Amino acid sequence: MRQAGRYMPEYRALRQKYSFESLCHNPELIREVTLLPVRSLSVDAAILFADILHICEVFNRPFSFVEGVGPVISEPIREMKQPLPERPVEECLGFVKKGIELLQEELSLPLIGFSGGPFTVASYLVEGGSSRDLKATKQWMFRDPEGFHRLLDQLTQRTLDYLKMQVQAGVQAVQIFDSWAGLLGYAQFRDFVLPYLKCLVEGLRETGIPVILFCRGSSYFAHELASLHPACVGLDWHCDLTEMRRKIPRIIALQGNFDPYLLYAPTKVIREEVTKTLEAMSGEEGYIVNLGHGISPDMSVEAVKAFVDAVQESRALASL
Ligand code: 1CP
Repeated sequence: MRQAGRYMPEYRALRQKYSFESLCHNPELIREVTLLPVRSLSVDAAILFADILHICEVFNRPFSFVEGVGPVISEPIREMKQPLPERPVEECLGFVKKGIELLQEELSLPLIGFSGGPFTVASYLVEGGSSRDLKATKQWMFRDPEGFHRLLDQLTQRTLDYLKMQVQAGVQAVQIFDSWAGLLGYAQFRDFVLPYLKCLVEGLRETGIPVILFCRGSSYFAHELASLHPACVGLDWHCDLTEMRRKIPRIIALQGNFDPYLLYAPTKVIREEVTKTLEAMSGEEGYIVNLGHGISPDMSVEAVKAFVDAVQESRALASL
């Protein structure tokens, strides 16, 4: 979860030279930033350096990243009577494809591609950027569900094209981040999130690629996500992993679910927490250690290293 990013001095140095947009649009720099954590941490996989909001470019709504504010989309969408004008995904997002291809030449670890979930991307398009409560999104959703479904449907189709392009270019798994879906009520989650994630999971089935589904709120929506039969469900930190393991069929792997703020703790505490969780999950094959959400920019590289090293050491001990 945000394996690359501002907590790394090498990333901050690159950001002195390039804007976030120019970093993301340059295939050589995509390769470089993706490789930064791989070079300095003993991780088992690399996550592509990109953003869930690139897909907005297909609808001629590119985002800019404003320091201290976050991603901004200058022309928010508040209603939709007919399909949005769009351009082919490969034509707009070929830089991501090229970045993945360049990585194939250098990377010996599996590469995880990703997209946003349609609801989460829609929320940025409607709000014009980050929002704590998704007020404008929910206002539209309740006022004009048909129009909002049209937006979700179009986003889903293009997201499927985008993920298939990543698979073709060489990623070995994809994660779908429906980060803000957890802000919805249960009925709305069922109406405005699940059918679109289902469409993505089923649309990707023919590629054979493992799909990881994640949302904030997955502690209570996990069984709904599992009902779509992805390869893996990513969990936030509000649930007990072993209890989830009992509830979710073992054919579906679980990923997570450390509180990211553990990375503010002293190294000793980080190690203890990792060991406790790995002991609790010992013998479980389908478990991917991860945070329950992203690393924050002010977390230390030493803390992230301690976390990853503790996992590798516990694993080495377990295999003795
Ligand atoms: O290694 C990696 O994890 C980097 C790749 C990556 C991923 C997987 C980035 C780079 N962004 C994302 C996904 C992403 N982007 C999500 C889903 C995951 C999550 O919930 O965190 C979301 C919601 C976004 C949107 C976005 N882009 C945000 C979040 C804003 C908010 O509303 O809270 C931010 C901060 C960005 C910019 C961004 N994307 C990535 C990085 C390294 C940055 C920071 C840019 C910078 O300051 O240099």
